[in-house]
Amino acid sequence: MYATYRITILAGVIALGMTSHASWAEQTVDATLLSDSIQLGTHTVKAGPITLEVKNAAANNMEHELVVLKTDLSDDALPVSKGQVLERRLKKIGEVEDIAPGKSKRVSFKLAPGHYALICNKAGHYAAGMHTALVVTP
Ligand SMILES: [Cu+2]
Repeated sequence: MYATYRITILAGVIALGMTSHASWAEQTVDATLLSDSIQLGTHTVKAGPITLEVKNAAANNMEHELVVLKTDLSDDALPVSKGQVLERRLKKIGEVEDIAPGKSKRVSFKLAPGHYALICNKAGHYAAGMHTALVVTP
């Protein structure tokens, strides 16, 4: 009697676990690079694999990039030298480089809970406003 009850509970827990795992795999965030900002489809995601769909929609006909940094600093208060954010002083998760005007690139990272800054680190672009924040919740 007790044993049957326990098995039922266990099956329920496993089913819940599989459901939440399946939803992790589907998190895609649209990131649109503009000449003076980075727009995200959402600023909050759950921990796990995150796919960033990065589109260079900037009107200035330049290549841009998206660098993902894990930091508690506000995305507008990162350390800068000679027009570039000092990536070495922050925890760099990864980046998508050299996205041509009008083009898109896709990249996936497994993100732990915490606060992230997403920037374009071509010289001068951070100062022009190409940065935003992403929060990853447990
Ligand atoms: Cu840029």
